[in-house]
Amino acid sequence: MHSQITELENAFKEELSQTDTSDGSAIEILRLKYLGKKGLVTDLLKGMGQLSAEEKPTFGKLVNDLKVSVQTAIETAQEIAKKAALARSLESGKIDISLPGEGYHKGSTHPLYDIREEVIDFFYGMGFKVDLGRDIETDWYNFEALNTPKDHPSRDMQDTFYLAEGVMLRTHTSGTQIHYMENHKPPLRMVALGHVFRVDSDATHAPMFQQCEGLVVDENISFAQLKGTLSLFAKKLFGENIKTRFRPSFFPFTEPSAELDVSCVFCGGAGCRRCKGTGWMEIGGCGSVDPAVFANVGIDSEKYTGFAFGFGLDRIAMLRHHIPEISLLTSNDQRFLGQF
Ligand code: 2NM
Repeated sequence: MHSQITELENAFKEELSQTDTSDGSAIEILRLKYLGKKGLVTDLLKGMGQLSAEEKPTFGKLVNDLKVSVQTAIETAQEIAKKAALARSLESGKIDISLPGEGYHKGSTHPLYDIREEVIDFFYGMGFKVDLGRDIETDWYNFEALNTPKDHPSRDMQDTFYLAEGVMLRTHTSGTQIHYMENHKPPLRMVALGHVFRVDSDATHAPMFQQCEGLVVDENISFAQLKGTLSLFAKKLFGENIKTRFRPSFFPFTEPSAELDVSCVFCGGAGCRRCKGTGWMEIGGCGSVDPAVFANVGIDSEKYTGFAFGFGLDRIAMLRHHIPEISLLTSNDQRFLGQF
């Protein structure tokens, strides 16, 4: 009987030494084999019934000792397996904090927004009020009050987005200035600013673009003051070295009228492909407010004179950043926007 215990003890030790102690389930199989309900140690205890009364205590003690030592050995192995499992899970979930990060896209302000802010900043600093006006105007504000003849081509369906008879998307921000003159008495100094809409689309014209138009009305306002204001403004936009030129032109709402040219931002005035060899680029229009416009808003043109001007923010952004296509400004293309 005693040799049976020794044999079982040796067999267990042998099997334990062959078991992968980092594998919890292998240890559990071993435990069941020896200590389970039908296990080998349990069998030995069950077999005790056949022993004599003298043999029982000694044998019982020996089997119990074996059971305790097997249990201790199994528990030790289970501890090792648990630690090994933890080490494995830590290893697999390890984060290498020295690896480079995934990176992120840093946003930037839109080039049109920047120009808009600069324009507002400049005129606000010169004492101008800013009025955003409205996108939808009636014929009176968009054309009639601005002295635009009934047969003027800009009134054409082909040039203006009409929403209804006599109601349209504004084709310029000048209507805002009519509203302003109707609601404010001179002296006036204001810029109207915002989106305008025209049936037009090519590389340099878009059906929607942004405009800024200025208006000054007071006693003794002269064309010289207009030239001074816009020359300063051109320097603010394109730098100290920019030159300005006022070229005679015509608008229904100003008399006299002029186009505003700046020295070519690409060649500095020497003449190049972009300025078609002239050394100049047009950035806007301007003039002295026509007395007919003043009459339409009830301003006495015997007492007051004024100047007005207008330019496109998109065109300025294009010149500033050498942007070849106006549609890029509203494309929301990350490859384009990411450059600013
Ligand atoms: C331009 C050119 C010249 C202009 C005139 C007026 C108003 F309402 F006072 F008559 N607003 N804007 C004007 C004058 C606009 O844009 C090229």
